[in-house]
Amino acid sequence: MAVRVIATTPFNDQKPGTSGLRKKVPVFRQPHYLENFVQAIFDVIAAPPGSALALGGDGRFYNREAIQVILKMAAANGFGRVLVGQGGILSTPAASHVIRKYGLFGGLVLSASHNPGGPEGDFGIKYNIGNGGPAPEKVTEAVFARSKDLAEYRILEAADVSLDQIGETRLGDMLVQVIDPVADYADLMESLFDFGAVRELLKTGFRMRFDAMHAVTGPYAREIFEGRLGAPAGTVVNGIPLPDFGGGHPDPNLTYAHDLVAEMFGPDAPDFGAASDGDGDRNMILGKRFFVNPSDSLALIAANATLAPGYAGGLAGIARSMPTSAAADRVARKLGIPCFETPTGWKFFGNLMDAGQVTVCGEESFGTSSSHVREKDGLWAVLFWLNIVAKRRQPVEDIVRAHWAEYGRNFYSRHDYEALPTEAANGLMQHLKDSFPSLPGKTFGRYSVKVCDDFAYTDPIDGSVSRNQGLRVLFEDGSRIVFRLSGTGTEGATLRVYLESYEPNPSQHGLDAQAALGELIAIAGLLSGLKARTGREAPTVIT
Ligand code: G16
Repeated sequence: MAVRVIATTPFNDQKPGTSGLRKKVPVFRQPHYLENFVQAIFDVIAAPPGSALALGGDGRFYNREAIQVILKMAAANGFGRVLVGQGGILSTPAASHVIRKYGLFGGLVLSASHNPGGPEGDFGIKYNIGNGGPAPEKVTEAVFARSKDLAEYRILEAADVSLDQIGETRLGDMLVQVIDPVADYADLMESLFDFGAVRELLKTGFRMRFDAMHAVTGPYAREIFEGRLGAPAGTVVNGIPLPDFGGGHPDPNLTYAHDLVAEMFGPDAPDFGAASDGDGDRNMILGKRFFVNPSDSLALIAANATLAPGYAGGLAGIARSMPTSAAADRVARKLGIPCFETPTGWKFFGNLMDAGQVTVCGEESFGTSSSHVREKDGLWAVLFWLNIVAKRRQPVEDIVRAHWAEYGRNFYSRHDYEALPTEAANGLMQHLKDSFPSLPGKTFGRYSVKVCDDFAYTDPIDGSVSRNQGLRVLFEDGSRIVFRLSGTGTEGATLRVYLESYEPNPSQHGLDAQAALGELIAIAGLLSGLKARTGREAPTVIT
């Protein structure tokens, strides 16, 4: 088997976003496009010869083809071993665990997360470092720089490797190990949570539904819920991963997980409902006719953490992304532990977890996890909630309302405006920035502007600085509006408007979030000139 060195020319658009490089499938299928990006990663990470990698993806269209290319390139670039999930499948948290458990040099995760798949859908690739987490910005920036001056890539001339049987194959000098993608991960979950208590809960007639959205978590959820926890067959719906997610949009939110939402708000609703996304790192938690906001979910998990055996010793600290509500900060204050505010992107939590400063992390974008891996983890969050319910024996809604009564309620919502013309979105952000010097001291209805800024973060562990992480309008009473352009879309620009206010009075906690935030929503429109600049009357998605 010969190593071929192929001459290539750079692409100028291989800049990783919030979580790796995400593009439409036809972009990835251009000759040399995938190969260039993979070579740029291999050049930057400069793994010692014989190093080992993890490799797998969410099973979306182009997953298998990409894996074959990457395996041959890994062999030609001196790697000694690659662990691939059977069928090319590894959920993002499972990939993180495999890297950590087997002490691998790093891993490549193929996914565009919650974005739709198929021949015209999205594809993505992300490099994770040896701690199991997404590569930090200094690595992704170096990969982008390398991609712009790449002149050649290396690939082994060889037949495709079979990915469907567990076992080992040689590819040139490299060993390909096809592993069970589920077993290690399910064992890890069993070590963290009280499976016995959940099993007992399920025997009491407690009914749950898990919607895998035809994405990667199906096999994991079946093994854990229906296998190890004894939930009845059919608890997991849409459990077979499909390359196009059955034509759906595998994003577990109130808009795209509509079937689950309809059931959970219907006449014969189960007690507990949950869903996960394309690659298994996001989660949505629902009680009977009740939605748990992801920011609240983080706070509640932290407040109840010691109910789970893996966290019985308490938490070292909590971290949340800046746009996530401050509900978790209140819990941290009460527990007497630190709470860190980082930019959007799971990669910013890695250093804090490695340094032992935080145990639990979360984001408003349906992401929650802990230091058991270095990714967010959808099924982990679902199991945490089941563990809490099993111990407290209260409905989800009662648990959340009791939390609000104790800590006050952070009303929270995110409004997304998807697929905006890039120029209009950039113009809106610039307009806001230009207006910032004149806003402090101004009053809009019952809100007075205290401070406006462009969020910047200095990593407390390595001192690295990340700027331009979201425009914040902070009001005197602690309410805020944040404007941010998404770094994960593949079509035009997506504007996210995050709205938050704090209500200590329990008599007001029953209000609908959109109603409670109504005035702030109007102020956001006024400050940004949103309608005039984008022509949009309403958000695409409201969370
Ligand atoms: C990724 C990141 C998350 C981030 C989310 C949204 O999630 O890992 O940290 O919160 O994107 O990012 P943005 O607001 O820039 O679109 P995922 O699930 O897409 O990998």
